[in-house]
Amino acid sequence: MALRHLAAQAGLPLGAAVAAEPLRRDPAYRALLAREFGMVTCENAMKWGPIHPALRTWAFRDADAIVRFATRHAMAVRGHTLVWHSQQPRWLEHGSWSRPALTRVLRAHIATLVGRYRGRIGAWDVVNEAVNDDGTPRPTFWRRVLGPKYLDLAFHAAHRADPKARLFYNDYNAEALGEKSDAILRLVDGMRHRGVPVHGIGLQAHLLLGDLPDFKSVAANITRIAARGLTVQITELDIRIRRPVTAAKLRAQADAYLALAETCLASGACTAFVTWGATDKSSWVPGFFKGYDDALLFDRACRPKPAARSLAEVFNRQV
Ligand code: 9MR
Repeated sequence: MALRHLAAQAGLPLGAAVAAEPLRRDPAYRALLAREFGMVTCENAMKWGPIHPALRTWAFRDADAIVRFATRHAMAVRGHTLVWHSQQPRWLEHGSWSRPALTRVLRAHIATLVGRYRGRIGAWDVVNEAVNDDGTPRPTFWRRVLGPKYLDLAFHAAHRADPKARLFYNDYNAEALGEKSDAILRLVDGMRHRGVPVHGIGLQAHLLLGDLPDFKSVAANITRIAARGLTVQITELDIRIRRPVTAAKLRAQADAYLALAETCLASGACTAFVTWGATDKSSWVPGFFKGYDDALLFDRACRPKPAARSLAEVFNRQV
């Protein structure tokens, strides 16, 4: 049975980040996605730069194509992302903004984008990567102009645009207990205390073989998030390998995928398990980390790697 069905039966929907280009021109990529994954995230298509290239210009083509593909294949969709410091269009980042003017632009952006896909996107990464690794607030464009309240503002706007969507704070290096996950919890606790509609924490999980988090600590972190009534989603999972890639390293990678899936399943608090890409051909890893590769579940020819088989095993064990 395909992974998406095993994952669904185990109660942990499996997803992948999707790029618009290969979706358009690569039938093998389309077939793999539809067969093996029950959820998609737009890898780039819903970010400010690609989708809102000028103040009065929207470019929905890629995002629409991905959402249409998902609907056609009964896949859930995660929206990514409404407030981030990266991939911002020039007009936004280099504009000279007063606080009220930028507030209006942010509210309108969120109302338009979340509103367009209302009812079709079940979960949104509302704010992405607002915390530094040492737990201090990241000094982003948004924080500089709007002050720390920009997070509240974004969550309120997203909730107004789609009251049924689950709203996430999403970040990396925050899977295990530590300074950063502590700071994120304080941030989210503060928002909930103020009545801000935030429903979950996205743990990106861009992991590195050889320097993996302690999965007991990840379990403890997920437990403390869940104890607050919040949902956890694994949102951008990949486990990169330093070249040369060997059979032993691929087996160790498979064990790590398995350990994270087991941790999620045992917690009962995870509602998605999304990998950042479907095959090693379309992964951001080799372009970004020189000398690293092979981070995903399927190889360049769309064949399942040991990690895909170990996930099938752990999902099977649940049912
Ligand atoms: O995978 C994305 C890559 O194609 C883009 O060039 C990059 C731009 O910064 O963003 C990548 O996705 C990121 C995601 O949106 C947020 N978390 C980190 C991801 C990897 O950088």
